Amino acid sequence: MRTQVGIIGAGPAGLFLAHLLKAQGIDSVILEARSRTYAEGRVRAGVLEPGTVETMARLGLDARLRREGLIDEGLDMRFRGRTIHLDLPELTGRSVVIYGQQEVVKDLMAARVEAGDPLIFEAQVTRIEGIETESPRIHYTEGGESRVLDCEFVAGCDGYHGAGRAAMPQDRITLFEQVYDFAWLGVLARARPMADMTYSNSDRGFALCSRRSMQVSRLYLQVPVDANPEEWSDSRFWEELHARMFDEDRSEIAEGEIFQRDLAKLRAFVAAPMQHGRLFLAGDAVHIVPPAGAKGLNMAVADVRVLSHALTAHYRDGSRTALEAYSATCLERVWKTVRFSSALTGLLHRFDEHSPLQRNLQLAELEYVAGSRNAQAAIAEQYVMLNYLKDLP
Ligand code: FAS
Ligand code: PHB
Repeated sequence: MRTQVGIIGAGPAGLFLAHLLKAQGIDSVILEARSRTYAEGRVRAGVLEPGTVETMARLGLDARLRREGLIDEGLDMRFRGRTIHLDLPELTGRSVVIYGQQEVVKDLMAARVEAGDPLIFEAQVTRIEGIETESPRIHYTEGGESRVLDCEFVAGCDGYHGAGRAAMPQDRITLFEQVYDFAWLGVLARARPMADMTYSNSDRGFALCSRRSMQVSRLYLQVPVDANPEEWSDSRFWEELHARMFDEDRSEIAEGEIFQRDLAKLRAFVAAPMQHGRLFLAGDAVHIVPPAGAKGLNMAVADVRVLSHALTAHYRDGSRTALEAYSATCLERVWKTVRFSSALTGLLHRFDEHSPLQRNLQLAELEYVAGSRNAQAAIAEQYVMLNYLKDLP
């Protein structure tokens, strides 16, 4: 099989890239290791920056997003039983949209398949060769058969554990990583959600109340990294959430049946550079942020906006300028986003290793934010549009 751009992975990065390239008349083939059902069933992000929403609109793929997405204008942070309310439109002129990553993936996959464009499921990429030539080859297995995809460029959009980054010459790539010794226990519950996205820093640990619809809440608790989600009964989860949200009389947070549980380990990770020869990496394949900033999906989309623009310039007039600048262009934004997500994680979580002084410094920072419009505006601006502060192509 042959194409112009071989895309590994049908997560947000790979799917958006394929649609952006098609809009420019550039062919691609997506190889996805998992089945369609599995890939569509993965519960992950839920917050879309305006730039990501605009990208779906630009591709004409936002019909369901506009019908079912929830505009979120408020961001609350709680501590010591008090609430800091950030009015996002008032502070930034914009707001975010809550629309599950699963739904984004379903919409982009459906459009790809309905158009008859190549998206091969259960195709595990095992090896990439020739990335320093003009005709790289992607080796993959499908139905137990070994196959090869010949292409002109390879886009590694295959996440943290994928084959893309592994194909980079290891003496040419630098890895930066911080692994947290706590995780997020995430649940979906048939419960009326809180009005605004609400984060909480309590003595018992971090908590977050988000949503997927007006009937389904998406809720998170900070737990030890080796926690077992199955050991958290519904009643134990609700009791802990009420406590961490300072909802002592249990009047504020509605309870309901918890129908999905998962554990997300927290890390901050950057791999640089994000390209070598004809191999270009995007999304979780090259950067992971702790989810407190709700940035993962938005970063992946911003990467492929830059990459599709660079590939378009190459195919339009042979220009290599944007392609050669891809990594440097993205890394400037990536480091800012990793910094913001790490800072928010540091502000809102309990750290066992914190001394009483460090704990009080954390609370003092929250007190400062509570009393400073400028500090609130800085958090709001980064939360709403950090990946699109600088215009993207
Ligand atoms: P993805 O991991 O989404 O997609 C990579 C794809 O490549 C997968 O479909 C995989 O099956 C495929 N693949 C891997 N290896 C392959 C191979 N060898 N051959 C073929 N295919 C291969 N972000 C937020 O902003 N908010 C959140 O709440 C949030 N929650 C998260 C919870 C979890 C558990 C995780 C893991 C991430 C979460 N994130 C969150 C971050 C998440 O949204 C990612 O940033 C986003 O999925 C990144 O998209 P991709 O880079 O496309 O990678
Ligand atoms: C979510 O809705 O899943 C979500 C919201 C905010 C975050 C992380 C996840 O910071």
